[in-house]
Amino acid sequence: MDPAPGIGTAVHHPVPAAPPLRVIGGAVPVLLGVDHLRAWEQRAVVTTYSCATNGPRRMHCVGPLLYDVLGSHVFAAHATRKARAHHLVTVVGRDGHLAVLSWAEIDPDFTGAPALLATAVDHHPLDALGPQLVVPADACGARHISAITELRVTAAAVGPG
Ligand SMILES: Nc1nc2c(c(=O)[nH]1)N[C@H]1C(S)=C(S)[C@@H](COP(=O)(O)O)O[C@H]1N2
Ligand SMILES: [Mo]
Repeated sequence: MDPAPGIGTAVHHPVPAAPPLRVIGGAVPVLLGVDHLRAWEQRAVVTTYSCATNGPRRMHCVGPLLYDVLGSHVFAAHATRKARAHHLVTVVGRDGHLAVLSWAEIDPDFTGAPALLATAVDHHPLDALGPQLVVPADACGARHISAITELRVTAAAVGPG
């Protein structure tokens, strides 16, 4: 019988990277791996929240601001505050869990909340899992979406009630 691959040798098996996250809402969609997210300035935050089922949680997170990753891609430099004010950011996890932020929540001309796309949590890199949304001001965990596969920026719609 052939020996199992790697037995007796120092073969290193790199962990495969998660599929890149799709950013939709700019002129063309872009794909960003966790590695690409490290090209932006990395911020560190400690976030605490309480989960309805699992109780309190505290995480040390590192990654770029969601605003920095989306800002220049989605809006032209001359986009007015009123134009930005009616946009939404939908964040989708691999399991289909999703939540929205309003654009104004993360835009420094409005609330400027330092939401991150974490590339590491508690010093564990997220390359194999995919990035995690961190919303430090949130009291609960429902928007701390892990394994993000899509970020979609859309205009809020009005229509007949
Ligand atoms: N992709 C994905 N992310 C998710 C969830 C989920 O169901 N799917 N649940 C959220 C909720 S409700 C909480 S409390 C936290 C739980 O994180 P933990 O299991 O690391 O404590 O993950 C959040 N992120
Ligand atoms: Mo939760």
